[in-house]
Amino acid sequence: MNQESIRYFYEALRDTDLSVVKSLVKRCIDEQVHPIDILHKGLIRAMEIIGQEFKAGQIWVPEVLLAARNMHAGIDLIRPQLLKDKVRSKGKFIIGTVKGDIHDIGKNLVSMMMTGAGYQVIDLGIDVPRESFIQAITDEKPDLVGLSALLTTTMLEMKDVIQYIRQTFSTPPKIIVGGAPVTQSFAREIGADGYGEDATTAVELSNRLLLRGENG
Ligand code: B1M
Repeated sequence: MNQESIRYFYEALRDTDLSVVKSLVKRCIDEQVHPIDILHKGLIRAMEIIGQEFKAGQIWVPEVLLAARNMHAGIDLIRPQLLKDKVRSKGKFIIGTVKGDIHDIGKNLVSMMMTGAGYQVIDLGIDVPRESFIQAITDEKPDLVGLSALLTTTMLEMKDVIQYIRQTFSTPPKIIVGGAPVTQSFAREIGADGYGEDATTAVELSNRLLLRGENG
């Protein structure tokens, strides 16, 4: 995909008409563009531009919300291909966006890629209080827990959730973290078992943590 196709994706995410992004993604599928490229080189790249414009004050929350709606619709169309052929359960994975944070596109991608890689995924949603993570771990006994945060303020909540989990359970599940402001060193600092830069890395990291008991 080239610069021009990124512009099509950008325009599709900005369009109030949902059918624009749908037909663009369908056309890419018809033209045999790999779904991972549609995701990373198309939708995510276009959303990055929208993030930069938002930061610069060139667009506002309603426009970003519209882009998020369109992005979800685009992802829905490639979901079946991304999930193809992967059925065996590798382990149980609980994920949520931490309290105070309502961003869910990245979390949903991680959920989807983990499902595609054969994990049983329990998605607690957005704005998840630490008590809900504890309750879900108690009820579901997962192998892994994933925390997502997109704000520099809410990434600090991850530290508290991790501490709370470690205090509550004598053998806690492995905990992985991710989200735009999160880094490897921050993950280490707050006591996470690993950091996933993107959804694909989150899957690779989870495989490593479970199969070999390594830290990420
Ligand atoms: Co918000 N927002 N937003 N926003 N928003 C950011 C994050 C921001 C960087 C924009 C900017 O200023 N450039 C900025 C944060 C600044 C900061 O904290 N330093 C920001 C702000 C300020 C805000 C509000 C405070 C704005 C306001 O109200 N004034 C507000 C906060 C609301 C809240 O949460 N309490 C807000 C609201 C919103 C919308 C609701 C309008 C909308 C979200 C809609 C939705 O999610 N349903 C929105 C959006 C869309 C964005 C941007 C533009 C795009 C985020 C996104 O979906 N990216 C974002 C700018 C940016 O990030 N560049 C921005 C695409 C997605 C695929 O990437 O989520 O990073 P991402 O996920 C990646 C990786 O991070 C990773 O995998 C994914 C890719 O494969 N990953 C994980 C994510 N979670 C993981 C977990 C893992 C592993 C990997 O393991 C468990």
